[in-house]
Amino acid sequence: MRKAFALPTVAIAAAAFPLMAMSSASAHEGASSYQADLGALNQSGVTGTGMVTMDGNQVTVMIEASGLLEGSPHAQHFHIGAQGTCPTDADDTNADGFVSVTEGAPFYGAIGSSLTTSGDTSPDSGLAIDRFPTTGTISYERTFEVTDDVHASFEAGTAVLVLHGVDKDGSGAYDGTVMSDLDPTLPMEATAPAACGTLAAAQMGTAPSGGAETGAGSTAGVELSAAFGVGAVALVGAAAAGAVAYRRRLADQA
Ligand SMILES: [Cu+2]
Repeated sequence: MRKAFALPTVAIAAAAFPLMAMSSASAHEGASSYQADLGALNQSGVTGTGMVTMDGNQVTVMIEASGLLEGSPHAQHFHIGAQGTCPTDADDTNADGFVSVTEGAPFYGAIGSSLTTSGDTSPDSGLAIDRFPTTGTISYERTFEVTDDVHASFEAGTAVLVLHGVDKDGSGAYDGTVMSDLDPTLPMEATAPAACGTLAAAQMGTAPSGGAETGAGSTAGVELSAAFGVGAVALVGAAAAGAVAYRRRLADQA
């Protein structure tokens, strides 16, 4: 009885320890850490930090930020494939009073990942407003898989953390007469960047050398409108139209 109980325990331990050893070894060898100090854009007053640990294509993202508009969605993304820098409020090239997403793109690039609270994290979810933080103080943590082009952009030093949505006129809501460059039915305040920071490699962890993925993000700029503009908005619109059609079908059956 005693012996029969002991044997499986040993077998389980033997099976478990190699796995534990493997996973901790790979975490030490392949993991890299990146940190972004968020700077305010569009006079948002937002401050904060972003931390990313990357092991292969798996990232754990932590964002702590404050000063955002309470009760309104804040889209947040990794932007990739450009200069890896942030615009300033002086880069309002069309002088409409806002640094827009379009005006920031030459600096920080297109969306590489959408830092949603659940579900899809691809650029398709760039404006998935029901899956982004909606609080004035954001404390976000999520682990998910990024694509190869996002991974390459981190290694190239061109990954940028951007938080969107700014109440520039202090009205307590996204409103105003300037409309979004991404969707003319939305106020500019809903999509304009509120905070931005380059995700720079931190000292801890050793970045693997010899990555052969240079150039993977080279088409990111071309895909900007598909990533965060027309495509994303069209998806939101399609989802809304689908919901209407579904309700209509339900009504027909009743
Ligand atoms: Cu963004």
